[in-house]
Amino acid sequence: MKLYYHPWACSLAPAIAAAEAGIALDLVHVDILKDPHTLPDGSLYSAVNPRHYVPVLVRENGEPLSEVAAILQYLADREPGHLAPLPAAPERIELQQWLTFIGTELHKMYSPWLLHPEVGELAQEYARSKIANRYAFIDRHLAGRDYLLGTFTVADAYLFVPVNWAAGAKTPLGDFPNIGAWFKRMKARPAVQDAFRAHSATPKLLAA
Ligand SMILES: N[C@@H](CCC(=O)N[C@@H](CS)C(=O)NCC(=O)O)C(=O)O
Repeated sequence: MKLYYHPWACSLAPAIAAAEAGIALDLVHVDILKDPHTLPDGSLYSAVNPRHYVPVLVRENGEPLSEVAAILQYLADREPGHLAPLPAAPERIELQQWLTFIGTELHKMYSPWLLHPEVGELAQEYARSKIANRYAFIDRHLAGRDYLLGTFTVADAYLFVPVNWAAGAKTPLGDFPNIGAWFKRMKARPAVQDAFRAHSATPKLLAA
């Protein structure tokens, strides 16, 4: 399968999930810093994803799949019950609650607001205060738990993305020791390390 990605972007979450599941992905770099977004051969990314953003997973049947939460569940369900509760299990809705929360209340607070200084200080401060509030909630939840659902699931792969942006986006984690401990635990996972390394590379770096 093929994953259209950009270093540091949310495409890291499916890359982590795939690594945890032992699924090899072909990574295709998308230059989302260029307008319009382009592929390494110079062609337009909009032909792959008319929504104009990463990630897209091209499944084995050639069908593209968009939206982080959907891609994560698709990857998890290839090995049922390992990286997500089974689709019919009562805990599955809990996973979906986390994926939606991370997507709408964290991911889309950082991107675009904190990744685009041109939106202005007022918008950025507002986003930061909302994010601090969301982190406080997660920090309380993680007290006494190693991972969001107790054991590692694709929700942790998704949470890794905004938490990884925290320092660069000036949303400090100092007040959230349980998130700090969780982040350390995540970074110690070999699959997370492998995915992070591969996902951080650009075609230029790969050619060097
Ligand atoms: N709703 C989408 C959001 C994806 C998204 O925000 N992608 C960002 C990178 S983290 C992107 O590609 N932005 C470029 C753009 O919007 O033009 C999802 O869940 O997959």
